[in-house]
Amino acid sequence: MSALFQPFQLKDVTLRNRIAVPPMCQYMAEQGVPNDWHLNHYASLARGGAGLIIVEATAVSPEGRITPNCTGLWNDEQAQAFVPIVEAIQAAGAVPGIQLGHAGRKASANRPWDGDDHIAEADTKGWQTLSPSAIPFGANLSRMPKAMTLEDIQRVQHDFVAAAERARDIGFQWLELHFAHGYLGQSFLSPHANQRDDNYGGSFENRARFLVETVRAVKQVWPDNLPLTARLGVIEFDGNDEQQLEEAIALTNLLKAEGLDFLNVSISFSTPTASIPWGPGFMAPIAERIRHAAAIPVASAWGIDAPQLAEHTVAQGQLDLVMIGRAHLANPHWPYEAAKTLRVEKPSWVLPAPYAHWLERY
Ligand code: FMN
Repeated sequence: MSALFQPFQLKDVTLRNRIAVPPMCQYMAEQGVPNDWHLNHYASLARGGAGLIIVEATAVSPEGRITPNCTGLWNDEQAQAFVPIVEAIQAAGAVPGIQLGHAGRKASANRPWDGDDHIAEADTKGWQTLSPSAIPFGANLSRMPKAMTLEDIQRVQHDFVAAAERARDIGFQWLELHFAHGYLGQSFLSPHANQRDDNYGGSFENRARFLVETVRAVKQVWPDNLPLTARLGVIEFDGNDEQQLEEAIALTNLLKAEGLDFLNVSISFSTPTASIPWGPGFMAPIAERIRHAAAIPVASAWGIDAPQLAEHTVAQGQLDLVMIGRAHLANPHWPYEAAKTLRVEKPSWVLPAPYAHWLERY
């Protein structure tokens, strides 16, 4: 019996299998408002059979967008535009999740296919970026961010809470806070970005403070019966890996004490000089370590395209959920291919009846 196709329950949410679509920005919104592109994209992914669909990094404030075309959840127009997307995901039998984030010093960028670099400072399409300290990321993202004041910190935390309330009110059932990939949450944790000398910088406790407070604040408004989760970059691959992993485990324990239910284990991406050992499923053993050391259910992504590898990560207890990203862009019906490969009984029925019936019949 396939481990990948066993249901997974967390709080009052039951996923039909262990396959999740990780957040993947589409860079197709205007003014943060999702549109038909997003509706078709997410409906198609949900019909493909995954148990959980996490909607792309959605900004809690205008300056928190990565690009001018990122989705947002800072106003009611955006919230209403997400309603049919939530309904379509649910109608297809998947659980609708959303990732809320703030891009910090990596904000104000051109779309990946339009350069993937910071918008030129003279261009009015761009905006002032925020970060714990006035230190640019570097490389293609060299715009100097503004060091956040205490008022900025409180405002952004308030923005996370307001966006979480909107996500709750329109029916998202799984909330993921984006504390990974060099964006604002990750930047507070990382000495690459955080050189503050107040309560939010320096020691591990201080660098963790923004993340701990944000989870605490969001927990006040997020329903107790629904999963409150985060995506955390646990390792930079910059030579200080062991210290980062130990801090990630300590932080996960702190966040658990605040009500975090689940961790999506990822890469930190706080410095352009990292040396990342890309390879199939290379993050799974790292996620397994966090899973055991912090006693928390975990997911991870990164190159787990092969069904047998996905099965292995769950069967061996490395991951509770497997995030299948780009393979879903290549084939939104990836779970059907996995079900066939793993010899699941009646594999076509991971798809909706109008597809499944015919695939089974002939
Ligand atoms: N990761 C996030 O945490 N939030 C995002 O919004 C996000 N956007 C992405 C957009 C695209 C088009 C891609 C390809 C990746 C994105 N990622 C994002 C990273 C993915 O969630 C995932 O970790 C990555 O694609 C590796 O998994 P894979 O090898 O299965 O594709």
